[in-house]
Amino acid sequence: MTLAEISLTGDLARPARLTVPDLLGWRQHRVRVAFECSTSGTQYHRFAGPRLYDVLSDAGPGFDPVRRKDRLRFLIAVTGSDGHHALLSWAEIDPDFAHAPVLLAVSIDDDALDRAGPQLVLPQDRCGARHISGISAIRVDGGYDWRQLVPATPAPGSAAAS
Ligand SMILES: Nc1nc2c(c(=O)[nH]1)N[C@H]1C(S)=C(S)[C@@H](COP(=O)(O)O)O[C@H]1N2
Ligand SMILES: [Mo]
Repeated sequence: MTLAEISLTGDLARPARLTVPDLLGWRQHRVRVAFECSTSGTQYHRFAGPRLYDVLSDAGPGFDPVRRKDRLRFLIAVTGSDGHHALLSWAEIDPDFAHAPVLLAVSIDDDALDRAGPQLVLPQDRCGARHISGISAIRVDGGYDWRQLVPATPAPGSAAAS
């Protein structure tokens, strides 16, 4: 049987490749979710798997752990094997911030996802679109530079101000 693999890359001390059986090595959580899809209506599923937060924390994200503010620049980019893609912020899943119970599901309705790859589960989402199935890659990115969004404000009286 061919096992799907996900790559964990980015600003991590311990980048990794993980299969669904590898994901059984973290504490498992079970959840029932209902989500709405604009094309197929409301769907109900049971999922089981580790918390995304636990798996990514063990990969060693490159922020200063004692400075909470330093975590706020981190993004989590999740990609499915079909190219479907979504971004989360680190603060969304961090227990010191929004603490969303996001899972990397290893099973859906008791069917193992070993071949298909894990599915992102966001019990807090009304819409199904971020429940990415067949995850192939997760990239943690702390290089987001907010200063590029803010126009530089020259100091009063400086040459650049004129
Ligand atoms: N890989 C992948 N995951 C995906 C999607 C997709 O296109 N590709 N569609 C999303 C959407 S829009 C919904 S509503 C849910 C459920 O979609 P399904 O009915 O195709 O299972 O999966 C989400 N996960
Ligand atoms: Mo959807």
